[in-house]
Amino acid sequence: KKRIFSGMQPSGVITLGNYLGALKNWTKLQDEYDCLYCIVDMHAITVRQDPVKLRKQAKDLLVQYLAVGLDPEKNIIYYQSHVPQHAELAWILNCYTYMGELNRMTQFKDKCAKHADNINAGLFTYPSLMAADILLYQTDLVPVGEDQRQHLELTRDIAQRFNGIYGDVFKVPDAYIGKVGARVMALQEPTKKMSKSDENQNNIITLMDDPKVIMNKMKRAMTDSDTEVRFAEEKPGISNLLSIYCAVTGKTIAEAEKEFAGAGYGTFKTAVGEAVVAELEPVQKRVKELEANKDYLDAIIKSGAEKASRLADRTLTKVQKKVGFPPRI
Ligand code: AQP
Repeated sequence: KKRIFSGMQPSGVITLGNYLGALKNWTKLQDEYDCLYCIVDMHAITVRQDPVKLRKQAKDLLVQYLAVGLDPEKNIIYYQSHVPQHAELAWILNCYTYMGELNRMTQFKDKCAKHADNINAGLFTYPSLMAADILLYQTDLVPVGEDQRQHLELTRDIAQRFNGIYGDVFKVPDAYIGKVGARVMALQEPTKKMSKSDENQNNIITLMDDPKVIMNKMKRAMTDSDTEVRFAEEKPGISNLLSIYCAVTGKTIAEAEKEFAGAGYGTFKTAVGEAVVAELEPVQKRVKELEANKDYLDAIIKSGAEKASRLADRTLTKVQKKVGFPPRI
């Protein structure tokens, strides 16, 4: 089986964007691939986090991974900070990554603009930690959104550079191009993506939002002065709602456009809201059940870290030897 690695930052409350763009698709990969799904808390601290909140968000994310249907028997599910090999390999890879390469990362530039008061070295070297995450497990495929493509390219460059010097140490990973997940945009600013760290709660729908809250946020979603439910570049609000509706119901855009021809925006928004509520209700129910089962969660946390660590050690030991570190006695 080919190996897949992916992760999500516990940097906020998981949104419908994270769900439709990533989580939902991950559940479809678990039978065909050997998957590792990491909760990348070490990446999350590149932006200032409140420790109490971070701990809670990491736990919530684990529960939500499970609640959407990721099976801990089939996948390795774990916290990045529990597997120190990530940090150890990241350090080594830092020494094989050029400043110029990191300087070119558009996400770094974006984050600098957003967090001008805290442009720390971790934010800059984020891509080498991400390379370590992936390369540690001899990953074949990485499901990435458009925004992560540049980082994956750099991972490949680092792997090839290292292999060029020391022989075949790392598998050079490819992007997983599956059925494309929906790119969900912010409800009130539909030209930017829905982000868990968005301060405007009306821009995002979270996995745990109450049905009433979801319906309300939908009602307030930005549309346009037209009346036609149609997917078009000049109609970003309606197009976003159409993509959400289709991602949730499995219908095509053409089918949805036909379904709401002449219906008016009010009816359409209600239908989208109801479809989202129906999709999230079982997930929310499962979250409640899992939260009541601390021992089960603890067992997953422990065994996930052990399994990941065992795999990671194989690569790390090889790398340490290649670069010339003395063997452990
Ligand atoms: N709006 C989105 N539509 C589709 N997919 C999305 N993803 C994120 N937002 C959308 C996908 O979710 C995963 C989460 O990756 P991440 O935790 O590393 O953070 P991110 O991409 O930076 O996500 P956010 O929600 O925007 O977090 P913050 O606000 O902390 O930056 C990825 O697979 C991503 O493609």
